[in-house]
Amino acid sequence: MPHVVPVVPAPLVVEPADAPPYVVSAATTVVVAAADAAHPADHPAVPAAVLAADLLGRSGGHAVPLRFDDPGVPGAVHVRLLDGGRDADGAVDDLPAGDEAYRVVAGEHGVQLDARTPEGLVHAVVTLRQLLHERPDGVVEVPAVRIVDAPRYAWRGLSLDVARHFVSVPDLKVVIGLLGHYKLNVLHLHLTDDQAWRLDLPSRPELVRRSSAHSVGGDPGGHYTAADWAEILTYAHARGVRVVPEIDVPGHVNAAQHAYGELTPGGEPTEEYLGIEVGFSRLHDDLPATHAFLADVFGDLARMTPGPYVHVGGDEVLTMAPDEYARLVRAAAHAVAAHGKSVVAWQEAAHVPGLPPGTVVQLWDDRADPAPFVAAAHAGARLLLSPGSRVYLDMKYDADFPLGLEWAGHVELRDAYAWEPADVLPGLPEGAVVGVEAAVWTETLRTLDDLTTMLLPRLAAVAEVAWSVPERRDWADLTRRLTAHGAYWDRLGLAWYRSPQGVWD
Ligand code: TNX
Repeated sequence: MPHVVPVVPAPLVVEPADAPPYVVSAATTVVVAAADAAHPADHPAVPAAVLAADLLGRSGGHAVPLRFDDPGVPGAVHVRLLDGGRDADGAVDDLPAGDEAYRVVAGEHGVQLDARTPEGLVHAVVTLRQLLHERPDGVVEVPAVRIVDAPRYAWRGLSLDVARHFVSVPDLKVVIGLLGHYKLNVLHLHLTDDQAWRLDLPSRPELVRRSSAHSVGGDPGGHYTAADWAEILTYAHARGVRVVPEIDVPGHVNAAQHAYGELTPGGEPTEEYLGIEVGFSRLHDDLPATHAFLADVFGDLARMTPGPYVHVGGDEVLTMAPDEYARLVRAAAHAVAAHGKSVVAWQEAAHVPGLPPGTVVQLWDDRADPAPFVAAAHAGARLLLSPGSRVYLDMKYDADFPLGLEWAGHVELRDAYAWEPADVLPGLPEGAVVGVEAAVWTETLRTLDDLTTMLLPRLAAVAEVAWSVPERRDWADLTRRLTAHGAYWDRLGLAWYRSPQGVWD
């Protein structure tokens, strides 16, 4: 049987060599090429090198030291940022174009991890993690292989609803770890909804004080403090994941109206809502408090976002005339743009005239008429693809599955995998699609086990759709590669779904 190199998403180039593997041993050292750095410890390659040393130390059972510029270390794992045409050691930069490209070359005498950016190096490290293989005698090795790789789409994300059920910081770190492992680079956090508001904002302290204690059905809730938020951002950044936060307006706002009665026409706070209906709550354009609220919350959120994007929601407002909807979405979008951030909005906002140039429209309901999205793209919008029937990972795997919803159908592993992003909206201008984002809504998902059961194995399949070019994607090959991933999820103690479409040990 040919040796399976179990890397997911499939890299551009994989060349297994018929040669002895690299063996992780007590002598394994990570060496960072930081020759000309005045302060080597601050060199931008160091965070990825630390991840590599940590990974090799844990899997090999020996602490792995980190050294600087020691090309003489035999059997080392070298981590190197290529700079322009040639790096300090004369290594040629023949990587594919783009900031995220990387190369992994492993053999008996060492491992070389190369990239142009820290993000690329993180991809090289997680590729190394997927290559680690434990022999029956307990020795950990890396097969002799050369991998050269770069992503198809720049935006590869997961949208996670922490409003319907709160996801604690430790649980969120597990999800972020999975994103990094599958080279997904965006965590979109749906922070607010009818049921709860999950991020403390300095200008509006009552939001989390009054509207975060519970989750759907009366389950326990919670919220992120400013310190939690900093911890989430740092953890994600180290793994190559950027956070795109969402405050959902002008619908899905009952939690805001429960905290601030001035947002309702009668001036009275609404009741807490812990059911799972959608579409009933709304802001009011003619209340002055509404516009002050939008400026405050999106101003705070933009200031708390190091990345370039803030999501303004805009979905499922079933009780509002189009012109009022347009005014409110524009107000939110311009509050975001005023702080120098780019706007992301759900697909309903494609109809709104006057959004800032380059707004990202996120497609989710693939039953909708595609014409307005194609028109919006021709007018300068960019499109993020989250077709419900493919990448809504809160959909049940099949009719008997105990968790999840069914409005977009059942989504088995193969449904999440066997689709082509370029075919979702025919007639788009070149380059209009920024990427692919899976989504998991948590109406029925109460625990980390529930969440990972919905994510795994489908998240890995969606990651491959977002990362790998069509020529490198193959269903039968994916199922063979995923076998090793099932064993990895087991080692981490993660709950996952043994899809009958997979090939598991
Ligand atoms: C639709 S997708 C919603 C959410 C629900 C989800 C459940 C979108 C933008 N809105 O409010 O949680 O379906 O699958």
